[in-house]
Amino acid sequence: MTATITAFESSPDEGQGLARDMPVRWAFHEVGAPFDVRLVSFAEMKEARHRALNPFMQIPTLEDGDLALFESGAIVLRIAERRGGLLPDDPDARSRAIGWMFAALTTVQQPILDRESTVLVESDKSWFHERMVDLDDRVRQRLDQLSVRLGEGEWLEGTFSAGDLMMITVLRRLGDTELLAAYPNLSEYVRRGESRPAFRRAFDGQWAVFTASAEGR
Ligand code: GTB
Repeated sequence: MTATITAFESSPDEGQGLARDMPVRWAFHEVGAPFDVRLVSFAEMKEARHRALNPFMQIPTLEDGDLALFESGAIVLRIAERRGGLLPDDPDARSRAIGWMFAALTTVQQPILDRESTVLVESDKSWFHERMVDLDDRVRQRLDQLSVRLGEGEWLEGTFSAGDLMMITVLRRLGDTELLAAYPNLSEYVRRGESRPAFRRAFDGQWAVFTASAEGR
């Protein structure tokens, strides 16, 4: 039976591929496994059917046979573990790749999301600009460290892995900000990821949802 994931029926990112179904789509395309997408509205995410799949009432989820799974990182890991192409066979290299997935979703993502949520909901506060200096610094600290580690390398551990997939997904949240542009090797790294055929297919998939929902408005 084909696995099914959930994605926004109408994504607030307007087709930029920033919602969390994107890394899941990308992982499926990287390993060449088929999948179905069930689109859900914000109202449907709060209903019992979706709550049974994800207690936090978010997308993405995965239904695969008897398994129901939530959290994009866990879903990508599941995909990577069941098919070749996203995790090295060598156990140590495999652990390092999984380590990068965690690093992306925790160490690197946290300051990026803190910054993003402040921009979204607190830009009218008197202390906003002062706070942004601090939040930008915290993002820069992680980008500095990541940039040094990546150096002139193509991928974080030599060959492309689920660790790169998650890291590039997280860095894409910075969009065209000067923060990312200040690190040419990281900007290039993101561009390399985005030019992979599997990324393009994933992007086109979510873009098709966006254009269909925009036409229906
Ligand atoms: N930790 C979870 C995971 O990685 O799977 C986080 C999942 C999550 O944040 N899901 C969001 C969601 O369902 C969508 S992706 N939100 C609905 C809700 O909480 O009610 C996050 C997201 C949303 C919007 C944009 N955007 O507009 O740019 C980008 C990313």
